[in-house]
Amino acid sequence: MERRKVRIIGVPIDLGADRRGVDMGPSAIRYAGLHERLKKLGWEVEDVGNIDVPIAETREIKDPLLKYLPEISEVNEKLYPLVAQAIKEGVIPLVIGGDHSLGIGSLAGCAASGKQFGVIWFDTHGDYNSVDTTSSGNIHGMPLAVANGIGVEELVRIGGADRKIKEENTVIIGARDFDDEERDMIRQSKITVFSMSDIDRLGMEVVVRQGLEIANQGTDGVHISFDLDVLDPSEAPGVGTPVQGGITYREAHLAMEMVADCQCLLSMDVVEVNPILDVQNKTAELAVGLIGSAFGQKIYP
Ligand code: B3U
Ligand code: MN
Ligand code: MN
Repeated sequence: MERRKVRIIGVPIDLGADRRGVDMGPSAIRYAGLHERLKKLGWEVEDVGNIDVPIAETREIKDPLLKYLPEISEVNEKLYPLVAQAIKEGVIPLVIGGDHSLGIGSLAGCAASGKQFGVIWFDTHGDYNSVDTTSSGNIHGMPLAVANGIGVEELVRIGGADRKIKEENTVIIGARDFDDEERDMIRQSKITVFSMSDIDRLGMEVVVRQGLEIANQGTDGVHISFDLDVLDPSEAPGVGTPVQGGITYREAHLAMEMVADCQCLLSMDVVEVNPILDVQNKTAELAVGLIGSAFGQKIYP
């Protein structure tokens, strides 16, 4: 890998989801040995700590279709410049969450860095809802749409008014749970989706190879947004919204090893680890293992 420095940014946010507890994700991931893992792989590790996130009990939901909108936009306004700054310095920002609403700030930060980038979104969900399509009102179901300029002004404008992603360079891998209108919206876009059935048919190796090709086409690198709920709940029980039929431990590691091999990683999020639902920090340890693979760890180098 070219770059040897990684900057950890914790975002202890659970305002984007109904299930509480993902606010403890950053601690759980650090306790699971994140620093040690990265250092052992030869990375210089810097940890800027956690962004200040309001506590749900101190706030009120003003709009049930956009729960905690002011708070979530405030957090992402703080996150995006940190991500942009790291990338500009040639450092890889590793954003640990927290629910996936932080993806709004991450992608805004990638865009504000001035780099051309592709996106691979590992997720059970499309995260492509808007106020017009959501049935939950949870903003963690919206970040990819927001980054594509779809959604309310308060979110879309974070980090600049333009679209943050290029649809042609955006790939979702592992999807198996879309809302109907959300699916239609994604279909109308140029985003590439590799669903679980594509993974069944083609195999993870082919899916990730094609995904990386799409994300790298004409770009300077790739942002990986990894929602732990893409894994099967038997492997990752500690997530807010477990959905049966996810990717296996081996498939997840293969995908991350291929990310390391492509030497194209510009920035990464690891989100939705929920210690309350976890079993002895298994999911956080898995997250650290997968980060290890994405940053160059090999079984038999
Ligand atoms: N699409 C649903 C469910 C969901 C999205 N992201 C997660 N769950 N983790 C929604 O609420 O928008
Ligand atoms: Mn997600
Ligand atoms: Mn998800």
